[in-house]
Amino acid sequence: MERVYIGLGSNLDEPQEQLRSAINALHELPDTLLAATSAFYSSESLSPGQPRYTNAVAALDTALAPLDLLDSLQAIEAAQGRERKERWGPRTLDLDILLYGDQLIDIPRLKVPHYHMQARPFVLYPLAELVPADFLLADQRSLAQLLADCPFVGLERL
Ligand code: ROI
Repeated sequence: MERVYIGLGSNLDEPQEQLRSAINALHELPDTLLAATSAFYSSESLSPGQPRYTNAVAALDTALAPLDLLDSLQAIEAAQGRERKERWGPRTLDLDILLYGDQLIDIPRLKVPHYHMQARPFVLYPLAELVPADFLLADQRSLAQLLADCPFVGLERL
């Protein structure tokens, strides 16, 4: 089993409900235990002109291989009406593999640790709820340092 952290985001069709149903779907994944979920956080979209996002992070213990997990997450996104039109467009549900055990993954379909997480307070602060204060990412960066470089600005804990 590997401990995996998933970032959840939604800014369409009742975002909090989208996150709740996604968490239920994560709970149902085969060979996987949902270990914990963070609080929900609301923030402005990083791309202007979109509705606000609701974000959260979930911790899973899973025996699914990274790409099998990615397939499962994309199936949950599709089941909740995700349409892949423009990159960075508004979405009913976004599920990102942030961290997969202590693995570094860099293939076209999947980069872990997730590329943008260090700059995103709506990922780092919910993640911080689920890990010890001295937590290190697989690339040895400390979460405490990433948090120090990414102020809690514009985030609203729901
Ligand atoms: N902005 C916020 N606040 N939360 C997100 O999850 C999010 N996801 C995105 C973009 C459009 C970059 N902005 C976001 O993909």
